[in-house]
Amino acid sequence: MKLYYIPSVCSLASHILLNEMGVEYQLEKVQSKTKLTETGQDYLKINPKGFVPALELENGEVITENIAVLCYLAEQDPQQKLMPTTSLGRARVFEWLGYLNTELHAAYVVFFRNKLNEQEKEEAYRELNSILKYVNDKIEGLTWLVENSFGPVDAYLYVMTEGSTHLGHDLTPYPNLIAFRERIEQRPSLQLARQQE
Ligand SMILES: N[C@@H](CCC(=O)N[C@@H](CS)C(=O)NCC(=O)O)C(=O)O
Repeated sequence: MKLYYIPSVCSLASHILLNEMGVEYQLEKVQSKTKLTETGQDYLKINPKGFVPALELENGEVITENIAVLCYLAEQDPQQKLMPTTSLGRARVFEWLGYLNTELHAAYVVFFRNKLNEQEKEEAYRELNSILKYVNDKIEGLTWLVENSFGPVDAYLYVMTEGSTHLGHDLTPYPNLIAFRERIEQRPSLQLARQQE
């Protein structure tokens, strides 16, 4: 498998899962501006949408979209620890990933894709804070989000909330989220991914 990534953006979640799985894989960096990969490939031929992550399989198939890549990887985990085995557990994974992708990811993306005026910024922060409050309340007392076992939702939530670090947005009103982020930062899978990126 090969993961196409841009350092320190949402593709880091898939990178964390690959390290959790302990399987062999390749990494190929994509340049955000030129859309060329580090080996000189035109990334738009690999993913015409232009976004990372993209995961290329041994048979040449390419999977795009965070949710699809994360779920595919979790299901390939040789130790079968990353994806719940019950229908309800899997539904919880999709429920969280859907919410994080369409609401939280979107709430951060607004800041990075647009030049916001003061009023737009205020509205965007209001929306972001209301989502973070929901997540913070929902994870009270939990170590990991689904069945208290580390998996794709945790990797994605961690990487999404990196947006606050990039923005200089204060997470102190969300102590459960801060503690959750500190737990992930202890994981060798993330530490290794950071070095590799
Ligand atoms: N719908 C896509 C969006 C992914 C996305 O927004 N990726 C960003 C990084 S977080 C990206 O590739 N941006 C292009 C760039 O930075 O050049 C998904 O969920 O996978």
